[in-house]
Amino acid sequence: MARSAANKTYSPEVQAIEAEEWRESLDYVLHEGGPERVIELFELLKKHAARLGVKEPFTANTPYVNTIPPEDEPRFPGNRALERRIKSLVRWNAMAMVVRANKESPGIGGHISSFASAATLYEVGFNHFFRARTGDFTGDIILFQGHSAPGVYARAFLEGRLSQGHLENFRRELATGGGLSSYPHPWLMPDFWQIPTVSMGLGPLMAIYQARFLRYLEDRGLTAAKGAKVWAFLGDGETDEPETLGAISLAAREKLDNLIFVINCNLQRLDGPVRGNGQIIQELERNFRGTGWNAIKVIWGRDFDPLLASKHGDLLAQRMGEIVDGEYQKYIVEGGAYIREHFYGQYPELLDLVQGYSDDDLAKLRLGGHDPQKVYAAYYHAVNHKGAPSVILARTVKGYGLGEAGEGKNITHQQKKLNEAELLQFRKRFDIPLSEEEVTHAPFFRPPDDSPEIQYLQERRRALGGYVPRRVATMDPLPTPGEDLFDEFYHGTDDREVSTTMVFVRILGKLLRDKSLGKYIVPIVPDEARTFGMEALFRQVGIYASTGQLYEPVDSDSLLYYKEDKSGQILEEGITEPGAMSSFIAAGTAYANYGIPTLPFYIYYSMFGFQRIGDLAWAAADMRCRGFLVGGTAGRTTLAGEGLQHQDGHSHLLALPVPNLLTYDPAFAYELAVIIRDGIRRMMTEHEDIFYYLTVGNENYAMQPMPDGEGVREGILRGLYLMKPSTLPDAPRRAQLFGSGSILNEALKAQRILEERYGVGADVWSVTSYKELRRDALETERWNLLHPGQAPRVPYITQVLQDAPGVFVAASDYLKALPDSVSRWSPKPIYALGTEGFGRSESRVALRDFFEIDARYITLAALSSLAREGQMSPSTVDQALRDLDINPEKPNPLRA
Ligand SMILES: Cc1ncc(C[n+]2csc(CCOP(=O)(O)OP(=O)(O)O)c2C)c(N)n1
Ligand SMILES: [Mg+2]
Repeated sequence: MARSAANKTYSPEVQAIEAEEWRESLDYVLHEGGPERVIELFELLKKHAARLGVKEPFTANTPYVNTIPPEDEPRFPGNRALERRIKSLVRWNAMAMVVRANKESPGIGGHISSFASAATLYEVGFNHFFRARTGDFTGDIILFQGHSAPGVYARAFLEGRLSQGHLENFRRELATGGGLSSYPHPWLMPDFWQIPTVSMGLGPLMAIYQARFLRYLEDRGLTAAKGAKVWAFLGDGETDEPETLGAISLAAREKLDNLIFVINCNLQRLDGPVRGNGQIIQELERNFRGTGWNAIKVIWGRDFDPLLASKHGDLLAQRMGEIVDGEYQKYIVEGGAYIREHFYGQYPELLDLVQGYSDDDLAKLRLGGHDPQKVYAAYYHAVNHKGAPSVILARTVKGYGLGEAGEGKNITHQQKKLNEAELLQFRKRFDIPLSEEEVTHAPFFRPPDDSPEIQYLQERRRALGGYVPRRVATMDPLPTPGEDLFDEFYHGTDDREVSTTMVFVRILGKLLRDKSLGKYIVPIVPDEARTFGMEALFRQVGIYASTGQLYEPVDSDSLLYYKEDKSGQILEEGITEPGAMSSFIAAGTAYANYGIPTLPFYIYYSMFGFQRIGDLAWAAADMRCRGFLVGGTAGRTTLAGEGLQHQDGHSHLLALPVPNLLTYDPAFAYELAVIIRDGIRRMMTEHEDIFYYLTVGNENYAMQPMPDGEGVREGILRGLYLMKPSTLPDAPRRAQLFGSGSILNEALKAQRILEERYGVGADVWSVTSYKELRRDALETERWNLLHPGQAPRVPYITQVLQDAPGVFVAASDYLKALPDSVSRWSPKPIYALGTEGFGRSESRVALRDFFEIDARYITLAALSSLAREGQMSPSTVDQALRDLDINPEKPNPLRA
């Protein structure tokens, strides 16, 4: 077929007529058949063109205009004038909070311009959409953009929930009477904030899994489906984070229409434009639409409606799509004359179009994200959308209302101070009823309770069920499962060799059957269940699938088939540790967010734990998350074969700084049982805001019975107990051997070697938790420092080892830094053996030799310590080295 571009008679004039005819045809079809018919015809034409070889360029974008046409906007139900007054007061107080804090203590920080750009986005939510938790309704979960916190505080002040004193102490949390935390932190404000968001990217990621978890609770019948929503407010710059966009396909796949992202597209991040040379709104639209989200662009305010509806509306829309964000930002700073020349001036038709507008009018044309009507319409469409999550891309101005002080400027993110003139300008722009004299002090302002503003705002919140954000952590305690459930683990396995992972899975299986706790347990795996031998649970409790199982699994004839189920209990997350961790957080905080005491057990490759998702673990801690993180295939030498990337010898160290996290490296079934039972007691029965990290290994060995004796259970929980005393207590030379996890077996072997070959009486201790020992010692030491006049207290480790004779040697599958971290309180210095350096693909035996932590090295370290104390001659040690077949010139794993 001839390409008509070459045809001379097909002139631009002819093409213009043709275009007009097509347009008229489309108008006709739309009028007669409605939008569905238009789409049908589009499809028909597309297919026809494809058959003729026309290759259609793919785009998931729509033109650079609002997604919702004015005719589809619902009526705005609020009192616009009153809402504007309220919003202005919130703006003022939010700004004043930061300005005053920085006057008081220069450098204390805070942000004005983020909230300034987002005020309408929040206020429309507060007045019309955000529903609080009430008796039988879980409430909406709202993730507020971290650095917009001043705006949320300012509103709570108007609501009467925060006092002027609170606002005065913004970022002064240690002030008398308390203050307000810089950002949303449930740890610091447990009755207020629900979810921390200021580590960019984590909020949106957690929001997706929160919405998914809400579905899970509904599908499993743990809560009634009443349409609760998860709202996540984020910055456009924040979408640079891989976490922000990394899970959006899951939200679409799971059809999470209970999830709404509101992205504040002020086109700026901290340093400058987000996409100076592109268009962030279009980029995000492509990403979200392309994965199946309902993307709603709110770019232009009502002021643009008549312009876009005019006969040059299409040209205007085209022009809007031609401008890069850096230029759009310049329009804000430069004003009307510049906009006329550079934007409209490109086409004579557009210049004509705005002829009747003054420069000032042009600059004042409101953008979508600042227009309550447009924002309301977008939210309305989002909350009523079925079958997919929604994202609202709202165009705003960073630092809106700050004028010369920063509106649209690159410095605006950091703007914390306003001079007198700027404050006056702000007052004028938002009609704040303060005198000139008053304004200079930037006072907080709250109209009386009976003012129309406060009455209105209270009425709106009452209608929506109460105040948000609000965190309510009261919940009935769950009974701790009885000892009978754990009893089998206290007796050992005789000669049967099992791993601590197998033990853990068995405990989990039993807990899942527990009458009161069972249904609340949430097992989570990132495509690793078979690694940990958990496949029996597939059948026992099922894998959660919102759709149910739509196919017959290939292994349907086997006992342990891959059972997916709408009421399945296991969250099989696929290969996403951040996603699985986000589920852990949702499940571990449901007690506070929904009043449902779910208890997650998240088991994963320990190397892909803290090292990979450390920041999420920090967020979990902040959120007072409860549950068990279980690092499987743990231990640098216990995980044989896998090599450098998989062999974890440091997760316990990475877990050390998390204040409310208890960490354990258990060796035997009974230790695990004692720790898990007590953990459930503390978290679910006593409601302590703690969570647990346990490492479990895949090495099979006989599980020992729990030693008799007082203090064993206490010792397991506090971090240290005597596991196997020496058979030679009266030997002249003595040693204390400390082992953890699977390496405890090496200490037990060394005990025999020392006793049998060298006549050294060695006691073996299990160190279940260096972290617990250290924290106890630090606490005691601090008490002693602060109470000089009283009898000093003695740390647990010191008490327990007080009378332990001989030299001290510790070995674990982790860095030597762990034993070193408690050495200060040990009555004797501890010689530490550990796994500094990179792992290797090798057998356990070879690895334990390479890292110098096997029974031979423990023996050597004990002998050499004895020699240093003068209890043994160096030549005996030298001979022992040869007897033990240790090569003194072998490479140092620390550097190898
Ligand atoms: C993980 C992380 N990295 C860096 C920061 C520091 N930071 C705080 S706000 C900000 C810019 C945010 O820009 P944007 O998301 O567009 O928000 P806006 O203030 O423009 O609404 C940055 C880099 C952070 N809080 N978290
Ligand atoms: Mg931004």
